[in-house]
Amino acid sequence: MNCENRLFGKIAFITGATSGIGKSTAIAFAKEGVNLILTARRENLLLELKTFLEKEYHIQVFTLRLDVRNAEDVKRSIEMLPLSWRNIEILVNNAGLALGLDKEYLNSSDDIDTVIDTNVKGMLYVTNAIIPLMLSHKKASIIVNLGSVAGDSAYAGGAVYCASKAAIKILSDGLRIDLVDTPIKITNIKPGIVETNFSNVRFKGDEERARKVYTGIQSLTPEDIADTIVYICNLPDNVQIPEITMTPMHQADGLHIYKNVNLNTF
Ligand code: NDP
Ligand code: 8X3
Repeated sequence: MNCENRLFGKIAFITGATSGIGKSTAIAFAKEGVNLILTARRENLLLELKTFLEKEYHIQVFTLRLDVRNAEDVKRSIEMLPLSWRNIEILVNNAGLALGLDKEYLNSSDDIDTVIDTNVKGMLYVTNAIIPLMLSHKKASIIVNLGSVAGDSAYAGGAVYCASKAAIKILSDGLRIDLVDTPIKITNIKPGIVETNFSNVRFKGDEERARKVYTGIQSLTPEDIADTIVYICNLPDNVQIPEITMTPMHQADGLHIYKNVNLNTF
């Protein structure tokens, strides 16, 4: 880091730390000496990451197998955190997904439930369980929510996902208002195309279709997003960034993307 490290020794709680942006954020924080509570459903991947980060960066990692859709589990797991892990100063609400690219009226109720329960309700369950801890230790804290440019406008076949990310914007804004007299800052980070496992999950394992999403454009990398999250979290206490949009060079917004099959020859 080129500026003062204000992160060293802090505790960050990350949801969806087994892949993509969440995993890269864990690594980026570890490099700055942040101790990590890493959560997701795939415990084996969490444990692998814990072993790697503790060895490589000499930080401490606590893992929690957590499905953010399970309100009771989220509440209980966070209430039962060991005392030494309760001083959480950074929360990254990252767990999320899209399912399919079907017309709105053709989405199955299972897919609708999974997307809304994970992206919207899961984010709320985790946030609501962690804010009391942040308020009780009274230190300056920050919550970073993963929104998306998809939350700015609907695109064909993406309305359920887009609506979930529009909800992140409104819930982030509402929380910032509700916490305005506290030392907790809220940032909604809205990336465009980031090459991760996201499209593979969206297309339910159809790797060929997933690959096409990232063909012809130099996508953002999960490390790009992680670096920005670290930057935001490292700002002085008096500086809040309510919202930040990040797109690859050839993406103007959620709807306008220039794809060039010869792009790799630049
Ligand atoms: P990945 O598929 O690579 O990672 C998603 C992560 O979410 C995984 O670690 C997964 O872990 C976790 N997750 C999914 N469902 C649940 C659940 N029910 N409970 C707990 N964890 C869960 O995707 P990305 O890294 O790309 O996505 C991360 C976030 O960034 C999402 O919110 C996404 O909407 C957002 N985003 C992504 C963009 C992109 O282009 N990739 C652009 C803009 C925003 P596990 O399966 O182990 O539970
Ligand atoms: C994910 C980015 O454009 O695939 O939020 O919806 S996009």
